[in-house]
Amino acid sequence: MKRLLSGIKPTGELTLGNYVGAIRQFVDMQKDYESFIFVANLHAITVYNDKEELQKRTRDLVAIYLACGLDPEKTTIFLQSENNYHNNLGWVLECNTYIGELNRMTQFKDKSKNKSENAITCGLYTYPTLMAADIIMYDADVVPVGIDQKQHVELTRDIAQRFNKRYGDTFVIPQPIIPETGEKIYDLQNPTKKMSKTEENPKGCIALLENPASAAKKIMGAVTDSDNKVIFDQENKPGISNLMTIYSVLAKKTIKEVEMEFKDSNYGTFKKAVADCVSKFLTDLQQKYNDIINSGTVDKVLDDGIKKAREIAQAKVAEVYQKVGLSR
Ligand code: AQP
Repeated sequence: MKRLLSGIKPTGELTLGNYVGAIRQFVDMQKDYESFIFVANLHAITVYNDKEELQKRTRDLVAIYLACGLDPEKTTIFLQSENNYHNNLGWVLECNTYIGELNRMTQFKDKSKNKSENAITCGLYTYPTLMAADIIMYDADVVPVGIDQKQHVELTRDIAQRFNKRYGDTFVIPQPIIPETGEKIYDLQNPTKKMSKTEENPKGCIALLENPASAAKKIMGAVTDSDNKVIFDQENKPGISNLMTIYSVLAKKTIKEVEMEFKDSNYGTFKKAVADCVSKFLTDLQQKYNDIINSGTVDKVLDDGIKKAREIAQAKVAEVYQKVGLSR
């Protein structure tokens, strides 16, 4: 069975974008792959996080994974910081990556834009090499991610290929898997910008744990155009196309089916349908989350997961150290 690996940072409140672009794929694909899904908490500290908040969000993320349908029988779920081999391999890969490559990472450019050099951590700059370690340590064949992470997976491929060439066949070269619909969910108030969990304007973003009624209100207030026709056109109608994408994914309908369903509807009717659909999705999800977060399941899942993750990682790092000359 081929292997799948991916993860999410426990920064900010997880959004509908994280669900559509990432978690939904993890759940759909777990039956066909030996899956590893982790909480990327080492990546979270590339920016400052309050300690208690970070711990809470770490547990929340595991509970959300489970509430969304990740099955610990099929998916190994673990905490990145509990597996020190990520740091070990991360360093080796950092020493096999060039500054020019990191300078080309658009996410770093975006996140450091308009910030002073004293406000940007080195971790934010080098995090793609740790991400490469996260992936190739487990010989992952596929990495389901939203489109914004594609460049990092491509860099991972380059690093792995370079390492294999230099030191002999060691790593599987991973493939990014980007969803056909929902590769990027956009901000509801600024539909050309990614919906992001650390965005300042809360009106543009729907958190998975937010009150369903407030989420419905945000959908009703989403920025659209004045054409009043429910047609998918990303370039000219980004707001309505974004809502169509959200509806298509949650209602499990194709974009064509959504267009047909609302061909005689105005935006008000369509938005109401999307709002109801999102609200129902959040209500169901939060019910499951509440059952999980107050049980001992989160710890049990992480305890089981870390054992398996460490075993695989230890063998890979030993092989790498030996090939690089870091053994006696
Ligand atoms: N809006 C989105 N649409 C589709 N996919 C998305 N993802 C995130 N936002 C969207 C996907 O979720 C996975 C985990 O992402 P992450 O939280 O670890 O990193 P991120 O995407 O960089 O997160 P944010 O929302 O921008 O928050 P911060 O500001 O904390 O970094 C990835 O597969 C991502 O593509």
